[in-house]
Amino acid sequence: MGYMTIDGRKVEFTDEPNVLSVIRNADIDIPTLCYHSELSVYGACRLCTVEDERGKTFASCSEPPRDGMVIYTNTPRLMKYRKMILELLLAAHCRDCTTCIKSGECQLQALAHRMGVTTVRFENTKEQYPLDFSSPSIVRDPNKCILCGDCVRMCDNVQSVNAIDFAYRGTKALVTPAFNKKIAETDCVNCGQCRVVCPTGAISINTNIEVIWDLLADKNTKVIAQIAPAVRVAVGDQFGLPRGENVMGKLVNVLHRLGFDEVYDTSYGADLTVIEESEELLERLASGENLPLFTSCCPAWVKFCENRYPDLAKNLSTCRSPQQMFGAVIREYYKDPEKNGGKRIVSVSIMPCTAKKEEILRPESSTNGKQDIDYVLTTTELITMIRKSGIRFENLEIEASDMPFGIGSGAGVIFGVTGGVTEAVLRRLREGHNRVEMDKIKFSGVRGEEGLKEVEFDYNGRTIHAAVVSGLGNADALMKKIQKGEVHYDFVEVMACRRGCIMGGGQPVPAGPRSRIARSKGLYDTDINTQIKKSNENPLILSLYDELLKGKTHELLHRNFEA
Ligand code: HC1
Ligand code: SF4
Repeated sequence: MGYMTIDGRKVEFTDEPNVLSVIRNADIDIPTLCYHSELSVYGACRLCTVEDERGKTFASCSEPPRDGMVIYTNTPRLMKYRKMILELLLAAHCRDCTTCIKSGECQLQALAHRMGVTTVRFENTKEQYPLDFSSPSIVRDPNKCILCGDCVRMCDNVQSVNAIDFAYRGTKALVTPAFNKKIAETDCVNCGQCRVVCPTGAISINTNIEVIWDLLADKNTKVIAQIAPAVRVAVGDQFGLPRGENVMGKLVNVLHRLGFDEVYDTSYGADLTVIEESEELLERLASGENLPLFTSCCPAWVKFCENRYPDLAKNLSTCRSPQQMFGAVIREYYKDPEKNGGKRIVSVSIMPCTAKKEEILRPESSTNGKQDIDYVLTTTELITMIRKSGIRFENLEIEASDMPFGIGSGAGVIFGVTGGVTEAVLRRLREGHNRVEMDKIKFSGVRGEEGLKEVEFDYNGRTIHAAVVSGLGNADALMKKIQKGEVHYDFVEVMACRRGCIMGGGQPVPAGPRSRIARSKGLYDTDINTQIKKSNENPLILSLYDELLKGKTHELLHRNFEA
């Protein structure tokens, strides 16, 4: 603990990693473009520069706090300095702000406004580059890159993918895949985490909004939607509702109003996954083959495993993800002319995830040659559509999801937060379903934000060892240990995005730690309020096995991973 003087006021600090954090904790919102508390410090933008009592300036993000420090954050010199930095950044920036996808949410735009930059005195002499639309998940626009390096550090330090890096020097400096390849030609796993930290429109979501508007207007098309667990807790605060509030009922209503014919809940698909994956785990435990069983519901993780650890890809579950299981069931159900009413069926999933846009295109995401899901809209795209429609989302009545797939269990809902899949599988495998049994599972170590959690549980006298991982960097570290035989597990859950799908690459960028905590609380609270806690007790799932899935379980619910 120590004290420093900030703008003439004595301020206490404890374990803040840098002066910037002390300043922000003192309620001074000092600007930054390249600082993220969860990424390594880069110190590139220099906007957080402060001045000491001798007039020495330094970047506060890379300076440790020291007792007795005296600093100034807003001297005329610093203000001039910040304005000049922004002007220079804008000079080298494609300034089509009014038509930019990031308009209104761009941090460069916001800071320029806040710092009173009304003219840019310099000409943009930078070479203009073509946009990279090669990925189904993200779009790269190098002309809007400000070289803050946030995406590079996210992709490298946090995700261990390393698909993008700095190239060239001086005014030619660029963030790009190696050898100027297209992003789709790299090991990029489509997680979209680079887009989450990008302060400008240099990396954005590859959007399907326009085609969806056309389909919704087409009288000969029946558009079916499914909504992923994590979406429901990331929309409300965009419309002035409390952050993390479950707005599933309003989402169903708004989708109906936008023209979707039927609206279902992906938690139903998650229930199917729990049943199939639990079965698979028991089979592998009996045979002793291909253990640990790796979950396969996160497509960015599946791609990462296939790219980096092809020898372990056989351990991936053969189960399709909840999105894909449900997609195959929807496709099968609407084959019946009575159900499709003679119309073309288009299946759209609303997902928190950019990698889901790639998952639907994989060969094993088709049944009998027909793609199961036609389009994925991320949460962010749906919010854009709602805003465009003018519907006052915050005032909407709630509506229930449509039948016959309208019930999802609490176990299915918590899939959206790290540890949720494991908790759901534990609920399925353990006999009891009273509160005591649910609490035993809840406090087994499966919950929490840590990147790696270990859980042990008893199944018929046998101890099952499970690991729960979120963030590909954490998965990478664990895979190395598994490969070397240093650790042994029976079941490993991996979600590519830290903390799970609530922090997916297609979600609105959370305003801070409170937003993400509210999102996970929102899902756990939903589970508390759900009568059916276990996937295998969902009555709609049980009847599905007796009817539509009879003799078709493997065809519709599983895929084959090539090792
Ligand atoms: Fe997820 Fe899943 S939990 S992967 O995060 O298994 O995207 O929400 O929909 O498919 O259910 C995402 C979330 C989601 C699938 C489920
Ligand atoms: Fe890296 Fe993920 Fe961005 Fe691809 S989408 S470049 S893997 S952070």
